[in-house]
Amino acid sequence: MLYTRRTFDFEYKPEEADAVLLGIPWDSTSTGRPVRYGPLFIRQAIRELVGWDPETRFNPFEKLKLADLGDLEVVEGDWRETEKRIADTLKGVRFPVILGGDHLVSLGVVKALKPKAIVQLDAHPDMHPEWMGNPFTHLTWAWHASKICPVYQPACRIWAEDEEVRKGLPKKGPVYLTIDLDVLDPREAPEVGNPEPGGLTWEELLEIVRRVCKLGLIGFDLVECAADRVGSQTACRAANLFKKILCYLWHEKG
Ligand SMILES: [Mn+2]
Repeated sequence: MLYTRRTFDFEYKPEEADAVLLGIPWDSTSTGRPVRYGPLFIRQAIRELVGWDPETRFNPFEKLKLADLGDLEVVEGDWRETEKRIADTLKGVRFPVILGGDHLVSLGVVKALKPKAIVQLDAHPDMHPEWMGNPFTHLTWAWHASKICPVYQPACRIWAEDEEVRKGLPKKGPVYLTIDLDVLDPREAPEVGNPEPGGLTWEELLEIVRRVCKLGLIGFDLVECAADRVGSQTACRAANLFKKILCYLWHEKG
């Protein structure tokens, strides 16, 4: 008998898992609070979750095959190399769940997965072609991603004059879903890279997430978590989003 504790009680091989967790503690382009400890504290919050979800009558931790790859070894300040490592690491992974890290990590994941559409739940559109001379930052990733496929931003609430925002949702999926935790109001998720007032409540966010999950997903990420301690509200919200999304996607099949 082994008396040990891991993220999930039973860990499957990544190639046979329904969903595979990967932390990407990259924050070299952060302009606000450090977000590199997001994966650490979200993982801890996942361990503290109650598995059963009364809404969907489903326990994803019992019913799904889950795996945790740990954290990507990022190369600080070197996006090209880090992006390559993301692509290599995701090879053969059917359904990745990424914990960030700043929002640039989503670009690396999108380049590896090549989705037909992206749904970005975020206070900001991140649609600058470059930021202070740098093309690859958390403020520019969506501009690059929009060259690969359409990026829908239904919950965007603050943008620069020259940024374009595409509201609404795609007609059909599957899509890649990226959630910047600053989409929530700072009262609910205070520890984020760049907080903005007037965000969604937890219930409003879940309403959109339910609709997106009905389209079908090929993977998702939870980014910009600036947690710096156990018990962070933002990490708790992220962990619960992880569970809720698994429930919405799989409860009917389970
Ligand atoms: Mn944002």
